[in-house]
Amino acid sequence: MIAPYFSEALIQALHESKRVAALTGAGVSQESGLRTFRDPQTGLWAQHKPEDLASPEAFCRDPKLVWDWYAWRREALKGVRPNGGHYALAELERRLPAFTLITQNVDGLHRMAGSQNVLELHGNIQRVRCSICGTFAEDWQEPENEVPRCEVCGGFLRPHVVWFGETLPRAELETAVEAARSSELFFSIGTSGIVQPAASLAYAARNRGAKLVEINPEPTPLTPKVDFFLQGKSGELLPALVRAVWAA
Ligand code: BV8
Ligand code: ZN
Repeated sequence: MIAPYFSEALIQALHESKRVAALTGAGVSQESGLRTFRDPQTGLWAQHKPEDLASPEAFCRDPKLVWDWYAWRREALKGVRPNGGHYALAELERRLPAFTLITQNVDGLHRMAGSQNVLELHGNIQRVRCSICGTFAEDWQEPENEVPRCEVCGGFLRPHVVWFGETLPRAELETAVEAARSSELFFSIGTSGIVQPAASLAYAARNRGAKLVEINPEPTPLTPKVDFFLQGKSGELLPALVRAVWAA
């Protein structure tokens, strides 16, 4: 891959910015072999739209179907490693005075890559809690034909993720909004910018004067509003950008 070109203005902005924030979506994990939400589902799940499975209504209607979908996604995560994009974001955190990483991803790959200051807005698929009393289950049996139950109240266990129609964790959302609003440089990486309220963070940053950087192989609704559109894969462009800014 020929070295991508980065404008002097972007390199300078990264050198001078004290407070930087980044929002990531499924695209940042695509080069690790994970499907994005826009990619057609495969096999058993092909006939289901993710939005239809990731909802309290779906869990109410058919808890076993939804439980198995998340069990399948956890299985698909086994052996999956962070890619260059995840590692470059972890390096940005080490090099910048204040860097906040806000993710919509539930795959846990940012932490696996060494990022510390990560806000998981939509939860984490590796964690499971009771759908009734909220007690977390560190480990659970996978009974053949039914959803595992809570040891405290007998309620069905569910993934610790935010489903469509459910509100986001207040602390993470408030910290994310504050990080966006106080940022001088805001990155939107590997996200189609459709799902709210995450998709509003870039606008919150821009309205407070932040410069916007978008990394995506495809334009999104946000693209006309950004200062720097880096068209390509985050697993290639982010490591190259870090090298270009902090070249030895
Ligand atoms: C809520 C966890 C209060 C579960 C997820 C206002 C207007 C309209 C609708 C709403 C609104 N406010 C609320 C809503 C409803 C809804 C919503 O936004 N609906 C959308 C569909 C319109 N929001 C909610 O329900 C939220 N809750 O608001 O509560 C409320 C409730 C009801 C009504 C009012 C208020 C909860 C949203 C969270 C849902 N949970 N995930 C799970 O994972 O199973 S969302 C899930 O989908 C992901 O977390 C992520 O957020 C989203 C997928 O988006 P992306 O990550 O961007 O991925 P996508 O596949 O779309 O795009 C990938 C991109 O990567 C593409 O652009 C592609 O080009 C790019 N790409 C590909 N390869 C690469 C790449 N980029 C870089 N490098 C590459 N290699
Ligand atoms: Zn319980």
